[in-house]
Amino acid sequence: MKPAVTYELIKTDKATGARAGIIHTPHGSFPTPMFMPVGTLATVKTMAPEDLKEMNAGIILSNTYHLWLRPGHELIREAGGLHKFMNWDQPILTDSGGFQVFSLSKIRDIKEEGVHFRSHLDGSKLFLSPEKAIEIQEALGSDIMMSFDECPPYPASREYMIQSMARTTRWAERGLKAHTTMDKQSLFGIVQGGVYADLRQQHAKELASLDFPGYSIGGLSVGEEKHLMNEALEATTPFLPADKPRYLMGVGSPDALIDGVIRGIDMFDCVLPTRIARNGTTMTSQGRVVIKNKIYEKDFGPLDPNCDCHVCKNYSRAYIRHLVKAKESFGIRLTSYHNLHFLIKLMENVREAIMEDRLLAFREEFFEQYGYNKP
Ligand code: PRF
Ligand code: ZN
Repeated sequence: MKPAVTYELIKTDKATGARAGIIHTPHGSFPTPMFMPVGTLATVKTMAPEDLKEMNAGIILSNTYHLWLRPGHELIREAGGLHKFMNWDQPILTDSGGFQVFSLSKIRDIKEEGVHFRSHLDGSKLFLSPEKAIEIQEALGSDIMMSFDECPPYPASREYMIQSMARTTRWAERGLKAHTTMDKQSLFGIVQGGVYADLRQQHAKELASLDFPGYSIGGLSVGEEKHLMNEALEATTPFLPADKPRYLMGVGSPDALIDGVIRGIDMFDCVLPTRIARNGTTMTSQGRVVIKNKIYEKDFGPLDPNCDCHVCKNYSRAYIRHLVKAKESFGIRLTSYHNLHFLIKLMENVREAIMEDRLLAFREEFFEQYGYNKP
C-alpha cells in the first residue's frame, strides 16, 4: 500500500545536494524545503488559519502531549479531528509527546514500557508509551505522526546515548505495530544519537531498515555548538532513503535552516519566530530588530524594507513599538505574523536558489546581510 504521505523530488542543488521537493499528504501538498509554524495548543499563537494561508504556511505542527492533557484527545476525536476542531484544512504534523515530557516535566521516570511523569498543569500522575502516543495521534488525525522517542540531554555520555538510542528503536518498532491508520496518516521514525557521528549513522541505518514513510532528526539544537549540529546532520542524512521526507526537529534560526537544507533536510519547525515575537524581537533581512529599542520610537518605515508581508506593507516600526510597549495584543500579532512570514519566505527563496543551482551564493549573500559574518 502507498503511504499516506509521500515525497516527490523535484531538483537537487548541483554543488550541495540540497533538495527541492513536494510532500503529498491527505490534506494536500506543500513544497519543500518548508518551515512549519508551531501550534502547540491547536493554535499558532495569535494567528488565524487565514493568516497562515496568506503567508503560504504549507503545514503546521501541533503537540500530542499538550492536547492530550487539555482539552483531551477524545474531545478532539468527537469534534471530528484536529483539522476540523481548529478549522485548518491543510496538513498537520504532530510531535509524539516524548520531547515535551522531557522538557516540561521535572519529575519523570523512563522505563522500557514508557515514561511515568507528572502533569505540568496539576501535578497528576501520567504515563505515556509508544502505543499511547499513537492512540492519541490517531485520535487527533494529524497527517504526519511522530514515533515516541527519548531526546537525551546535552551533553550525554556515549554509554547513555547507546542505550537510549536502542530503546528509541524498540519504541519506534512498537509504534509501527500499534499504528492502524496507514491510509490516512503516516508515522515518521526519529533518529537520535546526539553529537556522536558514528551513532548517528548507526541509528539512521537502523531506522531506515524499519521502512518508515519519513524520518525526523531529533536530539539536536539542545545546547550544542552549531558546528556539532551540522556534523551530526552530515553523519545522518546520507544514510536515510532519498525518496522519503526528512524533518529536523525544533530548529528555526535562519542560519541553521539554510545549513540544514544544504545537508539534505526538507522540513523544520521551531517556536523561535513566535516566541521571540512575543517579546518584540523580529527577524529582518538586515538581522534582528528589537522593536522596543528607543531608536525605533519615530521610525515610520516598515519593520523590514525588503519584506512584502501584510505587516510590512501596512504598519510602521514606530506603531509596532508602541503596541508592544503598551502590551497591546495586536502588537505581538503583527510581530508573530512577520516572523513566520520571514522564515517561510526564506525557505521559498532557498527553494528558488536550489532550482537555479546557486544555493551557496544565496547562503553567502544572506549571511552577509543578516550579519552572521560579522566577528
Ligand atoms: N524528539 C521529539 N521532538 C522534538 C525533539 C526530539 O528530539 C527536538 C529536539 N530538538 C525537538 N522536538 N519527539
Ligand atoms: Zn514583513
